[in-house]
Amino acid sequence: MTKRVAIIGAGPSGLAQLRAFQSAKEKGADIPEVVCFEKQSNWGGLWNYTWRTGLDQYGEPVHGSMYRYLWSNGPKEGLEFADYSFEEHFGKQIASYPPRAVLFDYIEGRVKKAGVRDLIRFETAVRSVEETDDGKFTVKVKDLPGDNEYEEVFDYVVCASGHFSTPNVPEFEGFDSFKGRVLHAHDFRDALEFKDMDLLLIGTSYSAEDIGSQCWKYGAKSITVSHRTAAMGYDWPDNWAEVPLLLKVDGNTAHFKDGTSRKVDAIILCTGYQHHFPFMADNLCLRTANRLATANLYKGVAWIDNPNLFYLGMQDQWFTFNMFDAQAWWARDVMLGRIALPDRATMLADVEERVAREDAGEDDYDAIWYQGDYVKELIAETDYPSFDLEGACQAFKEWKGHKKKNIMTFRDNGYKSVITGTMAPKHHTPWKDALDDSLEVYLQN
Ligand code: FAD
Ligand code: NA7
Repeated sequence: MTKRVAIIGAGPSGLAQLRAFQSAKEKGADIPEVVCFEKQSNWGGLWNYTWRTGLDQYGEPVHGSMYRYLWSNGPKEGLEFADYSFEEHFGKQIASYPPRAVLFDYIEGRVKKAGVRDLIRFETAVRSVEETDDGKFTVKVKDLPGDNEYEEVFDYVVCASGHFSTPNVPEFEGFDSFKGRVLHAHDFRDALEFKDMDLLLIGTSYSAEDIGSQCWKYGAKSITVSHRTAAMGYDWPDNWAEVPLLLKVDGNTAHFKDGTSRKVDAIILCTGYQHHFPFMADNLCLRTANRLATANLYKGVAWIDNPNLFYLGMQDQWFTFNMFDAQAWWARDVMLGRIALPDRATMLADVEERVAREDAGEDDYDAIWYQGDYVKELIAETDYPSFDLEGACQAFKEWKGHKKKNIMTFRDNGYKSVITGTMAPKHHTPWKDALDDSLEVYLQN
């Protein structure tokens, strides 16, 4: 009997799994029957932009957290697919910080070439995953347009549903009587909404940095960023301030822990996301913080309590697309019987060792090399094309240096591809002046 694999989600991780199987098939391997369930009407995951917020037309939580005018927050040289370079896709080398539409086009290009779209059941939401008595999985799904639920049995499940969609939403005193809008970054769509406003952001990670920078670029009057642990510490523009944690709001006045206060028109909670898998049976459900070493996953991928279940892309991310590839190729090879799993004790020790090693790291550079080593480790066990991971880590290091030097110009720099060895051209317009983020305009180099 042909084995069956269910993939949950057709974002970059789920698509990596589809491409991994197709690549083995292309080389003559017998592959299982693969079915990918995707609740949206198109592939690309977060990169598939939607204007919607809240619930969608079927009453499903909207997955999208991306917004208009988003440009890659790290250099593309750190995420390039080893089996499909930017030059192959665009017919030329392009600048290093592509806007969302350009990266969507690139992600789509590889899977169009692989011809895997027919394996995806779109507008089909996974409702539950449960173990059967004979060690398989019953996957219950809902065909959303047909308003019809059905279930099928699979030998393997690959959960690639992402973890930047269910917001972490703290409450602060006075929110219920605040006179402006309070929203989470998940619902942020267009910086122009906040033009001429005094804006308060809470949080100090990627969302706060990027949404703040965008709102600044598109004409917000001032940006105030409130931190719980530490300020970001960049050399911000004059109308930008970093303040300690918000204590409460009173009318339109925000009061902070150091006794200072200021008037604000809107508040954006850039307070991160939760790993949320409401469809997973309790004994299969990943519970982890947003970190590099995830709980209960051997090699960061195989669910230790039942290693016929895999989770892709559940780590905090320096590396993205090529890390998802490394994981997908590895999971594929376990499913194809090419990689044998050790006993449970060894798998548990693997997680412990990864956690300890992450905890011993002292700074972001340690974290970058930690994740680079992880990707390298997985790649070495499969036929995913190896590439210069050290070079990719160096690109991230330069990127951090460029951010430190000037947070509003770091995207004007270029790096060398670790796949083709070509240097990225300088973009035709500085990021802060480039208001049109369309693919056509970006590619006019
Ligand atoms: P996702 O992209 O989240 O895809 C998951 C898919 O699963 C979605 O299509 C979703 O619809 C589907 N799904 C979920 N639940 C179900 C269900 N129950 N049934 C069926 N389908 C389901 N990374 C970068 O490399 N560079 C960047 O510049 C960058 N910017 C980012 C900006 C923002 C605002 C955010 C939130 C993330 C950003 N990321 C960036 C990181 C991002 O997580 C990855 O690039 C990538 O999208 C992760 O891919 P994924 O497939 O794991 O998850
Ligand atoms: P992150 O990277 O998980 O960061 C969450 C931030 O929110 C972080 O600065 C936290 O501060 C802060 N936070 C969380 N809870 C609170 C409360 N209760 N009060 C104050 N501050 C809080 O999420 P992002 O959305 O920035 O980034 C996620 C992905 O989106 C990322 O990969 C990007 O590619 C885009 P802490 O430092 O813990 O004090």
